[in-house]
Amino acid sequence: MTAQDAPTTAARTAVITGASSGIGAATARQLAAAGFQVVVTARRKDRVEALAAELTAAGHRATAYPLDITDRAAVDAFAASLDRCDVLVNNAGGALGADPVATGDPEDWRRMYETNVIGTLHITQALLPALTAGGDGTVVVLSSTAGHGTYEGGAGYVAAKHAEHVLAETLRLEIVGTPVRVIEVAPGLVKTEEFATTRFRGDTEKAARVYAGVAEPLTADDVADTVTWAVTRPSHVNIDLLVVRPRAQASNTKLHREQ
Ligand code: 8X3
Repeated sequence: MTAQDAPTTAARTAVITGASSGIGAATARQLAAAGFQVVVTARRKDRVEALAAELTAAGHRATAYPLDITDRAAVDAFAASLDRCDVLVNNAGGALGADPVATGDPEDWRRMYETNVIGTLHITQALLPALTAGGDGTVVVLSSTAGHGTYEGGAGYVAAKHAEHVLAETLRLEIVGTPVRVIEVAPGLVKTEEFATTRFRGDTEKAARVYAGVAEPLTADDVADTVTWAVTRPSHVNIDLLVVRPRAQASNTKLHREQ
């Protein structure tokens, strides 16, 4: 293969975390359709098993591995179970609460740091040897536009996402010269089945307000399409950072809502 060739997906394995729903599940579907053997992981066993079964029935190569990425021993056991890993999509994470700094719950902050940052750190550390040994690896970090600017009520999540951005940027510096690239995809407003509902602890009215009047928020498929595009660029091309927002969103604090 020359450096100009797009990396072949034959016999290449992509691990996707947080693949039980939303962006993770959509990315697994699109990477499988692009020819990758996908390994779908998340805490919810039934969800990842159903997704792997769906993909297998559609003629793709998929396996499920229930995993909590905040559990380092479990992450190490998962890494040891893999024959190879060519792409790691760090998607697991999420937001909890939207309180001001003055009243935010430190436990929410801690949990967001654990899942978004320490979880990503665990699995990236555990799979980096395999990504390097394969000779052509890709680490994707799904951060957020919250990793690049703050907004009122967002500080706990924004802080965790800034840390994820720093993890990606620093890793890229540290491993340059190895055959592994680091891609950060930072989505803005994405309407998924769970993100806002989880943030507001099941309060569907509050969750609906996030998207109220926004004609077309991004979908999980829009983001998965972006990730799949970045991952399937030729091996020597590194999309360092790709910020993707709906047309109606000009910044973290400037969102057009129809009246
Ligand atoms: C989600 C984007 O605006 O809710 O990562 O922080 S936002």
